[in-house]
Order: sequence, then C-alpha cells, then structure tokens
Amino acid sequence: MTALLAVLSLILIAIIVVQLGKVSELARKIRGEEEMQLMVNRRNGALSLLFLIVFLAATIASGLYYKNWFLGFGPHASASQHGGALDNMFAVTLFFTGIVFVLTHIALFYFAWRYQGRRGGKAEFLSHNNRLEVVWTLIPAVVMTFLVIKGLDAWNEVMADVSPEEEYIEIEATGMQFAWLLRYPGPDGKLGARDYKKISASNPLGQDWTDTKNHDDIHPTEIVLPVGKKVRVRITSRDVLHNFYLPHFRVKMDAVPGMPTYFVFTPSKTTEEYRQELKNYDEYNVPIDPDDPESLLKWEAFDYELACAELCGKGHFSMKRLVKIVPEAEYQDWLSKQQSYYESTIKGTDDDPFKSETDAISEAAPEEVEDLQEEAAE
Ligand SMILES: [Cu+2]
Repeated sequence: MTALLAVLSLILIAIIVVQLGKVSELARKIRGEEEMQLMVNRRNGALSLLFLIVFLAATIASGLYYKNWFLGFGPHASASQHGGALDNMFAVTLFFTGIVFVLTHIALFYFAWRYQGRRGGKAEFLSHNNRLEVVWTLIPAVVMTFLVIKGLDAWNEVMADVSPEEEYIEIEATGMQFAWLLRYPGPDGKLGARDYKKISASNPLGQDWTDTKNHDDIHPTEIVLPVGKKVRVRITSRDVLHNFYLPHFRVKMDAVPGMPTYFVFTPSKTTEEYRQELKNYDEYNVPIDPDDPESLLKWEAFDYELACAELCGKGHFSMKRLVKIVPEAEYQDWLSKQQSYYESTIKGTDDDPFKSETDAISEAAPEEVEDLQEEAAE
C-alpha cells in the first residue's frame, strides 16, 4: 500500500513539474523573453538579500544562545595551567575568522542583489587593480602571520618537555583495542623498561621483569593525580592509532604504535573545586541544560574523564577512564594503597625471573624438599 502511494506521488509530482514548465513557457510567450528574465533577476536578487538577513540573524542568535558552550566560557572553564592559553587562541582565531565570515557573506549576497542584470545594464571590465591586489593580499597576510606566530608561541609553551632537575610525576598511558592501560612508577618514581616482544596475557605492557624498576610499577584502573603538580604522560599504543584526550585539561595527543609521544600538564583544580564551580554556575546563571529536570543535580555527579579521541574500532566508545584530581595528601594516601602489578600477579609465577630466588628465601630447608622429592619418586 505504502509502495503504491509512493509511486502514485512520484507520478503526480512528475506531472506537476511538466505542467509548471508549460505554464512558464506560455507566460514567457505572453510577456516576452526579456521581461521574464528581468523578473527572475529581481526575484532572485530579493531572495539573496532576504537570505543574507535571515542567515546573519540566525548566526548571531545561535552564537548568543551557545555562548556558554564555548571553550573557556561558563561551565567550560579549563582545569589546567596551560588551558587558558589554548582557550585564548581559540577565542582570538574565532574573532578574526568571524569578521571575515560576516564580511564575505555580506559581499556575496548583497552583490547578488545590487548587481543583478538590468535593462541597459553594462558590466565594467576590470583587467587589473593594484590597490585591490595589495588590500586583499596584505590584510590576510598580516592576520595569518599574527595567528601563526601566536599559535607557534602557544605550541612551544604547551609542548615544552620537563627539565631533568624539575619535580614532576611521570605516568604512562598505552592505548589498545579497547582500553587504556595505565602505569604509575611506584615509590622509586621510575617506570621500568618495556619490550613489545614480552607482551603476553599476563604481561599486557611487555614489562621486562629482570628490570627491578618494574617491580613497584602500578597498573591502576583510573588516573588519580595531585592538584598543582606537573605531570608528564608517556603516550604509546599497542595496536592502532588512539588519542589520549583529557578534555577539561585541554590535553590531546596521538598514541601511535612504535612512536612514543608525551604531554606535560599541571592540573589546576581538584574534582571537588570543579564541581563547586559548576554548582555556582547552575545556581546563579542558567542551568546547564534547561530542558533536563536533573540538570541542577548534575554538578554533584561530575567527573573528569580520559577519552580516546581517535576512532579506533567498534569498541572506541568504551575507552573512557575516570580521572580524579585530589589534594596532595589524598593522592599520597591513594598511592600508598596501590599494589604493584609484579607483587600481585607476577611474583612467584613461572614468568618471574627471580622465582628460584624467592623460593629459596621462602622455603626454610631446601634439603628437606629434595628428600621429599626422592621419596615421592620411589
Ligand atoms: Cu582508541
């Protein structure tokens, strides 16, 4: 039935199109070809002008409506020390491209109306104009130079690596389909060596267990960091491209198999402080989502998160990890409660290169064991 109706509608639409064509052909004959063309020009010119007004009004209205959704505004303040510089870059770029956007659209649609074909109208032939060339080359060149230099400046500042004498925490994030494997250095403050050939079911990162720096390394399921302390993240991937993305901290870096990358940032607000900011925003301004009755409660459930920002396969969405920024004391407390992966999973198993050593220490009298083994053989 639906198919029949669809076919009938298509036939009717086709008939209407054909009939309309015939009508305009007749009208053209009655009024004359040129008069008809001028009428079409006037109509299209007026429509261009109308479109320009509606389009610019809608652009400005949507900009005002979404003003609190922009980076760095309202509930979208950055929570890291370098984040403000990036938000500022975004705002400055938007300002300049916004001016160009408005001016070029005014020119495009206003000219379509202003210079429409008229009776006796004559186009001016303009082969070359030096002043015009200078204006439209120089202005974009100056603006682009300013944006590029400012961008490069921000890039160099954000991507500056830590100096060896500086105090910082180094953690590691390895992307895999579909999870982030996180590693903390443990009490020695040093991450142990890795070798991809050593990756197995019990050794997801390919840690070299003969390297004792690995023995206190922790594999937490969430990122916990102290506020106000510099963090260097080593970023790698075990299989395909992933992207280490901490949106609230303006941290985003590709995880590339075989090519280690890094990102250095300093969290500037604890999770609790960010929640309080959201609460204030909700109380004194518009709710975050006016249509959501639970919007006013949302700030309590807020958490920072780590996401994968590179579409890496069908489980891409599940790469979310919780990020908690806490005061220093709370961080130390959390750290002291973590057990190293070696202690919990590797020690004493066949994977442990120090197995015989641990056995010798734990077992009181090895001679007795030998005797027992001989007895068993008999
Ligand atoms: Cu991914």
